[in-house]
Amino acid sequence: MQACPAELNYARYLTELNQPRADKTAYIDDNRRMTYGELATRVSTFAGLLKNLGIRREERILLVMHDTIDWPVVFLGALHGGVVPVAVNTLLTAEDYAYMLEHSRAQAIFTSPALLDTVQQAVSQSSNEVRHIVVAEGGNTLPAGIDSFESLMDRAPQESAVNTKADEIAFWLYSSGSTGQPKGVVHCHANLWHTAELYGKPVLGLKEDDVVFSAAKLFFAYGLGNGLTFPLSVGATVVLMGERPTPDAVFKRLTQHKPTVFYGVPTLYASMLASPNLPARTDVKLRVCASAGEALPKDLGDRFTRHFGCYILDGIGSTEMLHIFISNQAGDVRYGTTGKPVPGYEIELRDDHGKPVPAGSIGDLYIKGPSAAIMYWNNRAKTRETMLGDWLKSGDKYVCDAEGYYTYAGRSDDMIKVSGQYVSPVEVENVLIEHESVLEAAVIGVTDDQGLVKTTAYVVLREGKTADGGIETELQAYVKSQLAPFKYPRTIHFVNELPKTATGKIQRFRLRQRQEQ
Ligand code: 3SK
Repeated sequence: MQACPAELNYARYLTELNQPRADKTAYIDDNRRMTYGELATRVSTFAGLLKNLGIRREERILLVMHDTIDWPVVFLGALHGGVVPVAVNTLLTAEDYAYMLEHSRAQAIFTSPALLDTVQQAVSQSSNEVRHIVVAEGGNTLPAGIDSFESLMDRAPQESAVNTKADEIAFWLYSSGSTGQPKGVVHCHANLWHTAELYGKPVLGLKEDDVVFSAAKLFFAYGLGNGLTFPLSVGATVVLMGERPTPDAVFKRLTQHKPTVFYGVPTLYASMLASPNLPARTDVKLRVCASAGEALPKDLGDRFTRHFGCYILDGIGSTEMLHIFISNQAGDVRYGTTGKPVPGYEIELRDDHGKPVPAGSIGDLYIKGPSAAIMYWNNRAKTRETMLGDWLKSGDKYVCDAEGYYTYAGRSDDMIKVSGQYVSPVEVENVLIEHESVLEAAVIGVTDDQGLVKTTAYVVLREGKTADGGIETELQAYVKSQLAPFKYPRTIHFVNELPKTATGKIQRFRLRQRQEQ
């Protein structure tokens, strides 16, 4: 493998690499198509648009947009111009975005028509001065003060790429923690290059003639590699989907565009297999699939392969490492495990004293590899806790067997991973206890009979309140109204008291033990 060039603007690198295939389709979304030639033109034009708006090199912009062909234009166009895109989850609340605006001091927001109201609320709640709000996807009847992406693009000149270093800050993503606010994970240009060279090309075996489709959206580190870095680094075609990844929405793209590579998360694979509309093997053209976000249960993998005749390569990555660093690999799939370290990454499992644990024992997962984030923005304490010289502590517990296969053993903290997205128990508990009927609450993840993790709450009701009359549904609706809806507890148990330490801290591990009995 070649070394990563020291001078690297990753957007220019992709544009130059794909120059020979200017007429080939790079992206297909729900309404439009874009060739590699058009992508190159729009990326350099977007850099001109940013310059026209007065956004300068190293300033940040917030990218809160649904997956359409405009998403890669904004992301790569910012990199091309040396501006730093902060790509964020489209499912969050105005409060979440207000925090991210203040924390990142984003100068402009690029968004989708359906997200505009929430974004405007966020701007009014934040003390950060956002200079421009721009709406993509042809939002034509826009409120005063809001710009249309297309009109700005029409007026912008093409700009040449700025000469960035491989180690220069390229973009940020946000990662949630068990307490406190989300952390701004800062990545450089080189990190994108490394994930494609170490995982996209060798593990997935991506080639120019592949058509890829990721149910995980581009704003996730997983989706960014799946739907941008990897396919564009080989000149493949990408199918994008704006809507939520329901089984039917996925089936529509699998049968219409016939992708050869599909990326999902275990909960989605489970609901696809349970659906009466599951397409036949002959209706799709899948060569290989990938899974991440949470451990893929063995039975799901077996059933999927029996039906479609192709393997799901289950792996684990992180926002901090940018993509997958342990994975099952073609010709060596062991369902029920996460597989082996991706060549180029080193893995260690360590005990509480930092010493390596023997095969068969559970340890904390540490990773060493070239795609690691530079830091958490403005958070030296968390950076120091997680990024330890060459090594990064993932916060997951793993066990490695004598043959070198790694199996997930849970989170090191109380964080819950539901359908590939972290849910902080504290955040959900804080909302529950705001409800007039609730005295105390504790939230944990519980594995269902399919092996998938679901959020579960234990609630102590206030005196005089009883656990009947639809209170469970009412509390679920309340959480959904206050937080991103994926965070609501799927089950609520009403109890008389919660297990606590002598100092009054909730012992969530005791609730987890109770579930296992
Ligand atoms: O959740 C994962 O395993 C993952 C995979 C790739 C990139 C990012 C993440 C969080």
